[in-house]
Amino acid sequence: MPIEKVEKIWLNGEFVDWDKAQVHVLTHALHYGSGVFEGIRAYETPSGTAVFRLTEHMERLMDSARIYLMPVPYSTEELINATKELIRVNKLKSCYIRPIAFRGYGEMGLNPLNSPVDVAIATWSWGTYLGDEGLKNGIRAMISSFSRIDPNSLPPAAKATGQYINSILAKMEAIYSNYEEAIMLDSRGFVSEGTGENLFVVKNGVIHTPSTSASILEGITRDTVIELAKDMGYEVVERDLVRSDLFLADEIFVTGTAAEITPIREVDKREIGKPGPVTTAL
Ligand code: PPE
Repeated sequence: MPIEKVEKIWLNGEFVDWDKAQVHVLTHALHYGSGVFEGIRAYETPSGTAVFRLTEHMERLMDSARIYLMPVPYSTEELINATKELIRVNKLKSCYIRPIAFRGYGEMGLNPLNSPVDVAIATWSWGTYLGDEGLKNGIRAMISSFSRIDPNSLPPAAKATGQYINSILAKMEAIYSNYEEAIMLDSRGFVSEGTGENLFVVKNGVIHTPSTSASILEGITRDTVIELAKDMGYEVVERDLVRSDLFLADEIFVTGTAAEITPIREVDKREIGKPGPVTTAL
């Protein structure tokens, strides 16, 4: 999907023209993946545009920066206000929001500590992540031959740019194998998550999802779904899942800001079927 350009991008405290929001080719993060980012959605509601769990997303950005010892020169509050203002400036009713803090132009070499920290926030319209058809009727997924990053090599709790090379390998493998998405196992061999989504399994009316010990990013949509499911009276169990839990599931769905709640209708040729009642209700 080509990016749908809008008027302004917030860059280091200023609203700059979309085409002028550029960096140098020797930007540290471009070479070494030394950036942290977020993905957020704003939705049109009867009382105006509302950003979904904006505070939690900005807090997670700060947490990712903390893991990577990156001093962000703006407060959570300032980034929240900048986001809201940017949506107004760009006159967007609903949109995807991408804040990013990264080691900029200064020094080359692995030591990032002397490079400046640049911060940007961009907004654009982003439709369905895994296709309109996928959101409605479910997608086909394969279990990736690439394991999900391990907490002792790259902390999965950090949403860091460089870490996504792992997801990119799995995603390309899935696409070249004629699947829409990859499900990654953790280094122990238990189910972890999709390339950009958390995963849920429904079996006999109970909802199961891998815990934070399974190298997942602790998704904000995941948290919302757990809360909603409990409110609706479902039992939600966070536990280790194995391949056969996927093959024998009544329903499987993945959650994320971009993906929202996308059903999975097949895993490695095992048919799960059309989106089931729990997925649909959520
Ligand atoms: N796991 C991963 C690895 C991940 O990247 C995301 C978000 C999630 C789980 C779900 O987290 P949350 O959005 O808080 O519910 N992935 C973002 C980036 C997608 C992209 O392709 O870029 C997103 O959904 O915005």
